[in-house]
Amino acid sequence: MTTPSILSTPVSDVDPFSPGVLEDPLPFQAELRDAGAVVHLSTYDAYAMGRYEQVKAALSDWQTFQSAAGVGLSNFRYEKPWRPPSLLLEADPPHHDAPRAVLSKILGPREIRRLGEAWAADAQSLVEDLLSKGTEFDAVVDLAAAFPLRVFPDAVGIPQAGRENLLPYGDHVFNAFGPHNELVAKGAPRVPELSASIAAQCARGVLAPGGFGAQIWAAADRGDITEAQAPLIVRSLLTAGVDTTVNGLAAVLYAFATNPDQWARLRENPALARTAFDEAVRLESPVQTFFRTTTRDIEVGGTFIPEGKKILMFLGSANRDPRRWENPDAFDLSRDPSGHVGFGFGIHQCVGQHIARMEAATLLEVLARRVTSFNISGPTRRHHNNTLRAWESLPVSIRTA
Ligand code: OVM
Repeated sequence: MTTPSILSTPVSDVDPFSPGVLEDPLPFQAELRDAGAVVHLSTYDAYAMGRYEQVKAALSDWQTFQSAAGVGLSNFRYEKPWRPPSLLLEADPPHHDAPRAVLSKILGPREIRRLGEAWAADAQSLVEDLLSKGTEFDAVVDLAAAFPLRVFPDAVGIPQAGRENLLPYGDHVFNAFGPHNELVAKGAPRVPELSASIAAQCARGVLAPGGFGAQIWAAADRGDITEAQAPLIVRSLLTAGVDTTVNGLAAVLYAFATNPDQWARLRENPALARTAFDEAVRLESPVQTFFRTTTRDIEVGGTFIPEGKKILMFLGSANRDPRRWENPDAFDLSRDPSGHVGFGFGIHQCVGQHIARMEAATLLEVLARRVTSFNISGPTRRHHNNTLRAWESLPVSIRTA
């Protein structure tokens, strides 16, 4: 190993979780990529990776870049986690493997195909109800949030009571991966209430037969996971499965509203819906960042990183790295977006990605048949979150076929 002191360490004193960066992270991300393969963030004594090559390599090397010390800024070696850690996201092999295997099977592409067929009717009725009320609406509230909330809680099999807490709980969890800033402080008072509500929805007795939740409990009955693990795995679905898909759908709707030529292309060929969704996930990266923790001293791209340090991986920045992507800021359906790291990469890559793609494809296919054009019709508003690139409001006006 090279002597640490002769290696250079680019430094940034910018706070990536400050309101200005959250409002528009792109200029900071370009600076970060250009500053080096690894940049020390002096505000947090953490290291940042903004380039595709290093982000992907770190995501692939779970032995060196562990998740069990938390994938937020907080280091679980020294700080007590604010909630029981996720058995998937905040775990490494071997503990990670059984929960992961159970969930990947339940959420596998073949396993969920039947659901997708049922969702087409839900998308249809959601869109028809909306269009019957007029041609102006909010694409975030009325489509991007409405559709996942209509289909996903039923797919998990949770009761009606408490569903209103899914988005606020997710919003807080994703804020809590960041520093203890204003966003976390604002969410803190509701934590006991929201956590209790979510926990209640993970109990075996409340979960509808046949749903993902009941299937997780059935895996406990088979002995594939323990009874203590089952409710926490259901919790992962409820935490990771709502805010992410809402903002993924918002991303693709915004991309189309601002790229009418691409909408025309989708209308000609609705089979492009899945590619369109992945291209929007690449471009917008609803999950912007996750941390890892180094398990040993390591050199990355000429920079020395000591053992036990927090590494902030900028998925969104990697997904717009001009070293990897041609014309990275363009929403382009002729591109092959596969290989983006918006769903992560390696052993932790999004286990729900087939569900997310199916939700998006179902909704887009209905819209493509019905909506000839849509445009932004008023001021758009971002929703600030320490991890998510999110929308508060996207007013649109549409024309129908
Ligand atoms: C979990 C979890 C929570 C947030 C995000 C996530 C993107 C997973 O509780 O397992 O993955």
